[in-house]
Amino acid sequence: MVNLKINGRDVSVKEGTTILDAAKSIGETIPTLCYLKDINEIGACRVCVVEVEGTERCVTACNNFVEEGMVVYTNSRKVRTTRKTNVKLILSQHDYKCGTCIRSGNCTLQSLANELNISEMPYDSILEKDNWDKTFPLIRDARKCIKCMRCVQVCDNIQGMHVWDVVNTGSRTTVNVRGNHKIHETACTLCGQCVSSCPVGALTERDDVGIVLDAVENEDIITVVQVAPAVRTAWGESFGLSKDFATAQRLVAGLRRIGFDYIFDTTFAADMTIMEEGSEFLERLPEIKESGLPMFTSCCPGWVKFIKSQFPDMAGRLSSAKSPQQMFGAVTKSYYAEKLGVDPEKIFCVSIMPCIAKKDECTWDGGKDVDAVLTTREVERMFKAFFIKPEELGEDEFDDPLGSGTGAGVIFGATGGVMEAALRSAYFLVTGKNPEADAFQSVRGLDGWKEAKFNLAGTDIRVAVASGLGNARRLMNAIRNKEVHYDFVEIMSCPGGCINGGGQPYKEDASDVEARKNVLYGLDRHNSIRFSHENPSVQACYKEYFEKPLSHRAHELLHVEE
Ligand code: HC0
Ligand code: SF4
Repeated sequence: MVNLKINGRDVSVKEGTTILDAAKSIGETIPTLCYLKDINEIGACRVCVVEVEGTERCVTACNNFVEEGMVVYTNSRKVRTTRKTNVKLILSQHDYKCGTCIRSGNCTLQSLANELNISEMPYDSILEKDNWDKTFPLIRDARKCIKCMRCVQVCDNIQGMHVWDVVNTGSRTTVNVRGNHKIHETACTLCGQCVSSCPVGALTERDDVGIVLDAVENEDIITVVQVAPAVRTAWGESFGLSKDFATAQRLVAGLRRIGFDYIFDTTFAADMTIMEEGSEFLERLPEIKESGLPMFTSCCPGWVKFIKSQFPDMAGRLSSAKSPQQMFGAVTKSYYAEKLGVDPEKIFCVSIMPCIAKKDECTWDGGKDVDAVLTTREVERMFKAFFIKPEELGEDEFDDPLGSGTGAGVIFGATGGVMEAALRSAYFLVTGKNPEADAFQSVRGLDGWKEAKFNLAGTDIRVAVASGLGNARRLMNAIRNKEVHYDFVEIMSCPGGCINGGGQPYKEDASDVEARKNVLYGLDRHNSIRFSHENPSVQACYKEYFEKPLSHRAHELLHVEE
């Protein structure tokens, strides 16, 4: 152990502890800006500076380690002055028009400037030119970038995509797309993990609230909105609501106030996906066994973009089933339009997703299924614009019939959920009997690469589940090199799955993801139906319209063309 003093208090911590963590262990706050635990610990912003007795210059607390006998002051006059100057210098390269910034109210730099009582700026601002293509789903505003390096590190080290880099030299040094390329020339998967880690408003999603409200206000248009599984785990976070209070039903009540005509649940389509993908898996199983190569899930658009650009030779092994988002749009504009007796052209289908890549996915395949995608954060902004007070909302039910999903459908939002739901129904399809609902729970959990083996009526099924594209790449290389053999593989591009999607509210730390995961498994546990094949609305949809999974019509509407 190392003994030191922080702000006059004795502290004893393990060797190798940073000053930041040592201070935290006794409840002393040192502000940070660029710091991201285990990902970006480079002291670039110099906001976490502290005074160490015997050293002339303040040192950064996030990447300097404790030493025996050290005497540290985290908020002395010298520290406060230095910190204030550092933040002013950052602000001088930042377009601090907070009144019009999307991050106003949850921007780390704004909070710091307030906390440090910065009320005037002695420096003139030097801003970069902004020439970003604003039609791209991921928006970067160069004038807001503070060069904290978080996006670079997350995209390099967690996602392994290397989209961002330090570019130019001298005073023109900045962060931008690697090699000064245009973003659409890169392999960016739109996972949005860089957006989630940006502490200011430099990286955001394209805001599509305007086109959605245009549709809501157009009386000739029927607006149908679907809510993704993971959105219900997190939408209340930015309003400071508890998980118990911020239910999907309260979100429905808020959406109703905005004026959507029908409010449905993506979990309905997740159950349909299981019917299609599960049946497809069983149909392909002989070939899978013969080739020794797995079938991959296809519901995460970041992952689909990834495999197509990074492992194109294996893209043919993706399930041909559309994602729940897309299936939902297709079912709405066919089966449901027929039920309503309206021209599908009059339906405007909106998805609320925890994801930025879904904004891109809805344009694939001619863009006919889903018309607009809003992230969980955009819903927050929409609620604020309507002066909806979520804490005063009652609960309201999803509409029928596309508003009912099973416990299997809801766990799609967590890594391993699609696999578990698929295995529950595959077991039934093979044996004619339901397994224990929790029989496949070994694929749960936030580990980046999990594997399991199950026996389905005498056949061993080897499965793997990965989340985070760095893990996906390792897994794909291992498959390619024949180091591992799986029959069915689920991959989600965001670490932990959609609960940690790039369109979710900004989170404080990893425990938020764990809490979101627990919401989904709680909803599954308490759902009276836990098998996709038992969803009565899905059964009716097949009976009345699609006939059976993999039927001609199902292929036409629910699968991508191969
Ligand atoms: Fe997901 Fe989905 S689970 S990708 O994370 O499969 O975004 O929540 O909506 O489509 O259902 C996201 C979440 C979805 C889809 C579903 C899948
Ligand atoms: Fe990298 Fe994902 Fe950001 Fe694209 S969206 S730049 S892949 S982290």
